[in-house]
Amino acid sequence: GVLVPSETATLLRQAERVVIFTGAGISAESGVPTFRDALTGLWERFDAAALATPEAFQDDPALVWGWYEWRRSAVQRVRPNAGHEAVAAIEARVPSSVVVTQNVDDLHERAGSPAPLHLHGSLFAPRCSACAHPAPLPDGPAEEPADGRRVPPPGCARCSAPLRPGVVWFGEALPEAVFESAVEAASSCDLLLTVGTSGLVYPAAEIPRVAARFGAAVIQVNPQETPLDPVADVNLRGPAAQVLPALVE
Ligand code: BJW
Ligand code: ZN
Repeated sequence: GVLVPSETATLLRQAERVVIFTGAGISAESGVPTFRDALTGLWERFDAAALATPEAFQDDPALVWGWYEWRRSAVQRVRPNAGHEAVAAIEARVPSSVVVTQNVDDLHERAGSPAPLHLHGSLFAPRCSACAHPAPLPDGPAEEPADGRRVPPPGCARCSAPLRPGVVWFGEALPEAVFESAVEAASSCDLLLTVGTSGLVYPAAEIPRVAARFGAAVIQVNPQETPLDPVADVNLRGPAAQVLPALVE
């Protein structure tokens, strides 16, 4: 097993309001690629500016829609890991805990977290590219090629414009109510766990900083150093699927 200093486990056991802030690293051991990891990260193989911006979607909707359909089909083929399960176990034990995730996958939900706050949206909640009306997922094959182009369906029930992925691209605002709830939770918690995020993308990366500023203890779980190291009181340097279960034991 992984050695977790007992004072750290005690911090968690005594906390009454916990925020668990997660990034792509928590899903890495399920087989979902992160964005910025060397060799395995999505941005090693794909150009972020050509895929994850509103301009990219305007220029080439089929390229962008196809890429997100591939990402969605890849997530549908994998399962939550022991890290997601440990997060759900903390929530079950600490009634006023809040999961704040930057992830667009649904692995927290599938591990039993009832209502994670999705700061960057979801692969499973497309909306209208013109009027933002939410739309049901179109039927599609369970497998998509990584470089597959796919014309977005004209699926809007209100205005029949093409759908777009329900995610937050660079330069776009985060869903306001969701971000406000996350800031509120961070400013009133006594412990924040930050797990598997590079802490580079703003405003999401403010969440652990807000918690620290308001006096919460911050525990970070990440195999690598991040800019959040100095924000954290404890840095547990290891993979989430090993460290988190050891922490909740
Ligand atoms: C493990 C592990 C294991 C590995 N266990 N850990 C300068 C230039 C241009 C823009 C900006 C700029 N400065 C600021 C900006 C703004 C920009 C930004 O922050 N850019 C920075 C990158 C510089 N932010 C925005 O544009 C945001 N919007 C905004 O600011 O709006 C302003 C506005 C206001 C009002 C009106 C209009 C506008 C929006 C940001 C949206 C981010 N979107 C993405 C894509 C989502 C859709 C998709 O999935 O395709 O969100 S980008 C990508 O990064 C994704 C992630 O949620 C996000 C964070 O990544 P994350 O989760 O941290 O992953 P990685 O890969 O970075 O890190 C993984 C970590 O896991 C690593 O540390 C590993 O070590 C670790 N790990 N294995 C535990 N087993
Ligand atoms: Zn519409």
